[in-house]
Amino acid sequence: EYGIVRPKGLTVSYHATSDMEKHHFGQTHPMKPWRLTLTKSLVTSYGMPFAMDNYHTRPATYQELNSFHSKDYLDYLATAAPEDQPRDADQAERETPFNLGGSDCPLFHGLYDYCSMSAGTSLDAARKICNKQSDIAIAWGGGLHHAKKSEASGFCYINDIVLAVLELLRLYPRVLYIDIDVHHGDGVEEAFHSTDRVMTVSFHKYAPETFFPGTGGLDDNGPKSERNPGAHHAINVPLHDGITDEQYESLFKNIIGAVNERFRPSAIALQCGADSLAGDRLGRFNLRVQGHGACVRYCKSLGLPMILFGGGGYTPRNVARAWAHETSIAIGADKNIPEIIPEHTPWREHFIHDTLFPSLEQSMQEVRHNRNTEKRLRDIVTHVHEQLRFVSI
Ligand code: ZLV
Ligand code: CA
Ligand code: ZN
Repeated sequence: EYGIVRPKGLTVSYHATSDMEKHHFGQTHPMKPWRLTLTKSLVTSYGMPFAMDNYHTRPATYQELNSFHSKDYLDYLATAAPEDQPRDADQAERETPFNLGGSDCPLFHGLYDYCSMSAGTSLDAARKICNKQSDIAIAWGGGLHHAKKSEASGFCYINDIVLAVLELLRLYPRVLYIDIDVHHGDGVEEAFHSTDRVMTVSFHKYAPETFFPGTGGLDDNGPKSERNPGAHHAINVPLHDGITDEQYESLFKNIIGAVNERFRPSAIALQCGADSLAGDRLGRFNLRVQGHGACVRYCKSLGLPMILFGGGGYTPRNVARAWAHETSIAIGADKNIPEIIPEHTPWREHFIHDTLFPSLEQSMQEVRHNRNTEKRLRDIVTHVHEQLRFVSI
């Protein structure tokens, strides 16, 4: 209908399962798996599935999860029931192990299924890339970057990104991980801190005392030891409230361009957390859908095999806009699709301001003050370039 056709010489695959979307973290919890329904609804109403290979994913197996997570942790995750959910924070601290059952990572009905489906989408994406059946693989149900080997953290229980990158490392010598979620990608950074085959770059809001998870300062570049090949292979871009499209895009291109030249990755894993958008319930930035998407477009232009993961995103209508727009960039249809959301889109009434690209004023009640000075951004760029001198292949 919108002239959406399969891109020439490029295969894009889309990995999802609607079984993930029906799970609930709880009424007041900001993570709403239903945002995936809204995303799929937009992607479909624009006709994008015609241009991609669409896969209904299977849940990851226990063995697959065990390639990163410990058995102790997985066994608890598999058997913990909502009834084990502590009544209050004190009880949580005393009784539930692995950081499970608190208010960030509650125990809810079907938790293990939800986790294995999220991991399944990312693993399927990685396998399609490895066997060359896909050039860009999309897994919006993944991107849960805070989970640790034996610990849940920040709404994340299973680190599907680590599992997928491990899969890529079977074939590709070097993988570049990029994270544009408003939070620091601490779980992925930590998982690969001792290898020089993975470079991690996270852009995030940084305020150690007040903003989760509190790590990811400019000087945090991986454990510094002469014997650690992974030293200097973590790059952090700590930002303040209110960063704009122009600043973010220029920072992103400068840093990722330099990393690409120096590290020469053979594949890219890009976490597209949509909580960095203006008007997000938890986020603090002033990015528009266009600015967020520009990062995806730039990564695509590098011409490497790539996985796009989801991640955070707490204003569901904006999450759906961003991920639908980014799906259109992957298939090269972003210039073809109309800005006005199609009349026949299911749940269309949720998209107040019926455009794919709301203005800052439309996204939030009051536009957030930009606390990022040009001087500070220049200092960040300088630091990153100095860091990169330690990286050689
Ligand atoms: O987007 O939480 O600040 C990837 C991702 O990066 C905290 N958690 C923890 C540390 C002590 N606190 C407070 C616990 C709060 C528990 C409930 C909320 C409930 C309602 C509204 C907001 C929150 C909340 N929780 C906001 N920020 C937090 C963070 C975790 C953020 C995870 C981001 C995950 C998916
Ligand atoms: Ca980030
Ligand atoms: Zn986040």
